[in-house]
Amino acid sequence: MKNALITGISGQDGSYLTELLLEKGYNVYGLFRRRSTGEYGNVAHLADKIHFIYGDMSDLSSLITAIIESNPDEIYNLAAQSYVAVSWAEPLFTNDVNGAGVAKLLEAVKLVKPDTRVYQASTSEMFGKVQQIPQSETTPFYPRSPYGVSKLYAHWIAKNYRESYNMFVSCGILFNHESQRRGKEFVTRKITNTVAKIKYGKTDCLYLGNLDSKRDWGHSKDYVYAMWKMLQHTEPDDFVIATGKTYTVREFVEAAFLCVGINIVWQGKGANECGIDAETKKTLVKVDNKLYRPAEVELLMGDSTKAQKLLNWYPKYNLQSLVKCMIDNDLELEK
Ligand code: NAP
Ligand code: G4F
Repeated sequence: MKNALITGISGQDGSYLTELLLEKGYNVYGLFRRRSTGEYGNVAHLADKIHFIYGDMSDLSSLITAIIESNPDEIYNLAAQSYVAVSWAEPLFTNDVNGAGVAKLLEAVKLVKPDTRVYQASTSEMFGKVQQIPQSETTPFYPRSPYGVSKLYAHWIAKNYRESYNMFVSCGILFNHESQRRGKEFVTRKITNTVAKIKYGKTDCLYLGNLDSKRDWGHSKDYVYAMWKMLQHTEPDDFVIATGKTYTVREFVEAAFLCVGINIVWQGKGANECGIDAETKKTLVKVDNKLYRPAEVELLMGDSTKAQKLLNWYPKYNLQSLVKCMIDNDLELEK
């Protein structure tokens, strides 16, 4: 029986990864922040199967203790201040957790159990102002947010520990992945949840920022499987994980409304653009300038050929099946 330590266990990916590892017979340990509300987030349904260890990415002593207590074969470092928009409001905190926190974790692994296999949650945000389309492992980075910069430091320090100390540290450069467990502040879940509320008359309009942004959206379940595969591979390496397809936020909105039988047509441009119900002529989507970011990542589209070849990894979900499962969940929630 293998031991796995997951940081960020209460998040979207942490929960799906926990389910996968429990199915595979792992002992799962989760680094967990104390919460004033005492809730277990996305792993509440698995609480009796997880060994929780209090800790924080900014606290080296807690990371050392977590490694001693869990004696891990594998560590999945998923903990992060993961919301790009907030990284402008909290740039230093974002860097402490996402950047310096990773150096602390790697140092703890090096000191306590250097043969542990480590997964680092790198991100397509590191490509930022993209230098190539599609983006692969060899595409130059150009981060566009404090979040992207913090993750780029983490990515390089992870590679550095791999090369300096011969440690098994793999980085998954994952493109956006979503699910019904996604936080409601992220655009996909905000859309599916608000569409469900509109359907039940609980609200009348969806307010969004940049509708032209393009993202390569997959499902978290597919992506945590790739994380696990990376740590079973013969060698540590970097892998892009993506669907290879890109869609605008506007197209995601259209797909979500179609799931509840509403056909959206667009009128106006820029801040004056709005989405109208083709049948009732009601305005259901408006642009709110406050939701634009100081710098935007305009287009992400990943090339996961390397993961397909070396890990035999392929996504099962496409945009339509992703949107449908998110909408079905939010309809149930808002009923
Ligand atoms: P998420 O739902 O926001 O989960 C983040 C997790 O990190 C939560 O469990 C959170 O705990 C924990 N955390 C935050 N700050 C912490 C700290 N200081 N110490 C310990 N734990 C802390 O994120 P996700 O979507 O699952 O993403 C997982 C990882 O993949 C993140 O590193 C993210 O940056 C990266 N990533 C995500 C995507 C994506 O599209 N989802 C793409 C590429 C990379 P609380 O519950 O206590 O807040
Ligand atoms: O859903 P988002 O907030 O995700 P974003 O910024 O792409 O970041 C996510 O994916 C990264 C991987 O590339 C992860 F590393 C990161 O942790 C996170 O999971 O925004 C997506 C796009 C952006 O271009 C944003 O400007 O949607 C645009 N958008 C338009 N209106 C909006 C909104 N985003 C949000 N959150 N809320 C809006 O109202």
